[in-house]
Amino acid sequence: MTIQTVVVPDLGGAETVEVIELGLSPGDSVEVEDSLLVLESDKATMDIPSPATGVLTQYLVAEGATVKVGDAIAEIDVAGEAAATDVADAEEVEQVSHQPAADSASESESDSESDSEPEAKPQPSAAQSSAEQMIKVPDIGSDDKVDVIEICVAVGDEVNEGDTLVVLESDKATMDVPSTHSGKVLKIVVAEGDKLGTGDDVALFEVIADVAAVQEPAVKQPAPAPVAATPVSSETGPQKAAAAVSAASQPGAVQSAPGQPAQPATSPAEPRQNNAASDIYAGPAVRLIARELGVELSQVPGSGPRGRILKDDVSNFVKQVMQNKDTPAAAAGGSGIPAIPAIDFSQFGDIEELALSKIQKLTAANMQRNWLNVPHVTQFDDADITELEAFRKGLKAEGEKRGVRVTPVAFLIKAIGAALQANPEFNRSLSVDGGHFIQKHYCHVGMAVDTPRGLVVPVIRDVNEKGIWDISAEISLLAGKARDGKLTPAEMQGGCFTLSSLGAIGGNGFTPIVNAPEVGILGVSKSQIKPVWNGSEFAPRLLLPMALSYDHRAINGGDAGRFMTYLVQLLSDIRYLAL
Ligand code: CAO
Repeated sequence: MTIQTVVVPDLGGAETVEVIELGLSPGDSVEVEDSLLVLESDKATMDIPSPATGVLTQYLVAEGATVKVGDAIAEIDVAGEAAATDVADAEEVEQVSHQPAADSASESESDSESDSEPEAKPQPSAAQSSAEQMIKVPDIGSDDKVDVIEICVAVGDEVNEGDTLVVLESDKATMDVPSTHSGKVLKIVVAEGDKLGTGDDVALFEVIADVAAVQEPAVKQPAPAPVAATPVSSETGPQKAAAAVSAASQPGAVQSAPGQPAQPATSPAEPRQNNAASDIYAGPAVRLIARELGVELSQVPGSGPRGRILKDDVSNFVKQVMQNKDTPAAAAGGSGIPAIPAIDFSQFGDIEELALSKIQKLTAANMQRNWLNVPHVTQFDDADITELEAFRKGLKAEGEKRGVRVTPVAFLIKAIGAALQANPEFNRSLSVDGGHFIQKHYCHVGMAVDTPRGLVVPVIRDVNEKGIWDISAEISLLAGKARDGKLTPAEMQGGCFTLSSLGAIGGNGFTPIVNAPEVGILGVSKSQIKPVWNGSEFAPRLLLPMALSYDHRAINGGDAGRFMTYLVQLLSDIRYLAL
């Protein structure tokens, strides 16, 4: 076993740097140039690559530690032939330092090759040939120099045409500088914080090209052709198309709407607008993994120092999405909505996990779907139900004879039916493509019922053709079946509008969520006696607080105002219900 100690290399002026990411675990195999850990100064982050192929035996520092040039940071058990070669070196020099990628520009080419190339250097296949090529900054559309904010590759990386090499940032935009060739990075001649302009050198490449393509001027041309956001068209070759797709999938690249082709751009080094992606705090290795896994880093909560996104954060995010993919109310939101972070609550006290019932899962999924799809507006009013309640209480004796219990909910459902008839805008659904309304000529009203297993909404059909006795009987029947878990699917389908009554429970008001594809829902709270000015004095009146939520794609505020005013009128004087 030959242990090689890795030390902090020349930091390019910084006295101390912070260890912000330990990318591997002890026991992991490493190849020469694999990133071991990431250091960060005030101005830049740098990957520290492995100087040898072997096994990482241990890190000698922890994340968050501050280190300086020459500090020992990791130990590698050097493998096989490499070990044999390195033993001699190790006898002379106990510690081996390795230049960070950004500093490798200062190395001579021969040094660089002798230090970093593994013994078993992959040779180009017989069908390939290689040539060196300096990749330069394409036309950035301005004579000004802009900052290098990120180096996305390291010396030794094999990159494809179109892969981002560095990211530049001006006052207004960030832009990727993509590789114009496929090949291996020999040298990076810029560092984070440098200023670059059109035509400046970025990285030296060993370009791998098909023999047939070696003659192509692209390999020999000193100035690279611009490839950022290459347009995808039927005339574009597969390689170019792949490069364009790759460019479009870069963090922060302009994304096309679903179903739309990638946004074409013919101008060189097309800048992208500054957006959340440019604020993402993650190193090149993490960005590479995210790109490979198709993870949008803007959705990944960072657990590293100052919110930096670590490799573990990306894998935890993927794990969470995979675990939740069959869960209706997945915590990982759709529509690009950031996921709610997973938290270990047991760190704060005792907990237990309770499974959701099937109804609770369905409710959660439906609520989320409706909340995200429907632009809600909620309008409030009070109905004076003093006379209604007096009348209802007067029905008690007869109700007992009939075996029917009459509650305010029956009057509400009857009044909703009449209001739907007078205001047909509320008795519509919007077609899925948003192109037309479906006007309903029937009048079925859903009633939210609170049950131990969750919320269900049985539907009372043709309420306009039924009287208060029949509606009351149906309320009791359906609410009883709901609580006993005996409702059939048919009894929960076909609603035009929903009533959610929390009157028996309490509260001044709430904003119900529209039960799409219906376009309106009425939430009623507990009625209370309040003083109301009658023109000459305050009189005690029983007021019922009501909240009407509606889908603003289908309903205008005026329609909602008329619906609510009509409903208040019907409930305040139920004689109108007979008209
Ligand atoms: N203000 C004051 N009292 C009210 C009232 C109101 N708005 N509405 C009903 N009440 C009274 C009733 O009159 C009854 O009292 P009496 O027996 O003295 O007349 C009492 O409250 C109990 O009523 P109930 O709950 O048994 O029956 P209901 O017809 O009022 O309600 C139902 C039926 C199914 C709507 C109700 O039981 C229920 O499940 N409500 C919850 C709905 C819900 O969860 N909505 C939220 C959905 S979104 O999360």
